[in-house]
Amino acid sequence: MKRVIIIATGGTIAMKKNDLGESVPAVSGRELLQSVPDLANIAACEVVEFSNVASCNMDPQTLVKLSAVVQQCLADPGIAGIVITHGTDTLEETAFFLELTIEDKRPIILTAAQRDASEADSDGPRNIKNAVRVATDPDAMDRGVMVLLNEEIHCARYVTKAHTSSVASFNSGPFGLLGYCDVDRINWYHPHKAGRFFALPEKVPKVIPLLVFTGMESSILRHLISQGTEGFVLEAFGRGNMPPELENGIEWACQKGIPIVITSRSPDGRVLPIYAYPGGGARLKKLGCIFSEGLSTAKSRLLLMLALSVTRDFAEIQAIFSQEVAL
Ligand code: DAS
Repeated sequence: MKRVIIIATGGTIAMKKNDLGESVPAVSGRELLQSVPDLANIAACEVVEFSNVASCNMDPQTLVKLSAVVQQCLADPGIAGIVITHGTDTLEETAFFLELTIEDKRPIILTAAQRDASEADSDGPRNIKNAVRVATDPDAMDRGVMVLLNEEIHCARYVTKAHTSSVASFNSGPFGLLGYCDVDRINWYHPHKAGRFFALPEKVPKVIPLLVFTGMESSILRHLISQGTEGFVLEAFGRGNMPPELENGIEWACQKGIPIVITSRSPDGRVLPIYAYPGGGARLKKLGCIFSEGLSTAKSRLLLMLALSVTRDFAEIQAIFSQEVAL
């Protein structure tokens, strides 16, 4: 029987209602597995109790630790795959960070639940069972880090939590599903293309993501740089345009060697330097801004952190983004 390691980190999947009817962490990884029927018939599961926290706690240093734990688990060649239980809120970020830092062909699947373990119809047990099925599937090799909820298998690079509460919350936009976990077999729709891998940084560079708004002033950037910010991801309008008041601060930051990555508040499509009016993307490009192409703000923050751990050169950082998104 194949061996699968389940790494429990927390999230709604491991929560129960308290006396006030509010969800709080309550269930260990081992207890979680006991709630999954027939698991022993699918794989021999071993549990690593990494944490039992809501996913708002998965900060960059914790992601580094989690990636190191996954790599330690995979050092055993007898392990067929890894399942990570996690909160849904920041799951896509953890998945993408692991995608960027773990070079291994064996399946790594993150799963979660929208309904906590107190609910009679919690989606947790079924999601765990399906994640273990994927971890043992012979065709799951070389598909990168995956996200599985509601029978749907997503690629870490494209997936996002698109609904706050639905069990069908996760969505991969134009890329679509990587696969579907049906009752009799797993159907695979896309091959996976691996991108560049990064070594785990000892100290994670401080990158701040900000939502750009009309009337936003440059003083915000100056203040954050004075507090040690090493890079920004600015979520701009449409194709990558910003209010004209920001040009001054952007020029100043770029001259100081602080990279600014532009993303868009529009979930689909690429940012491109098209417009040349004050604040337009073409002018921002000339000031030194890096275009994320289509990567989300949350994921661009992680990629910029890892890029900054290997280079401070704006052209090289742009190449890292362009290569990641071209996959
Ligand atoms: N929103 C909760 C969840 O869906 C909490 C969390 O993300 O940890 O898991």
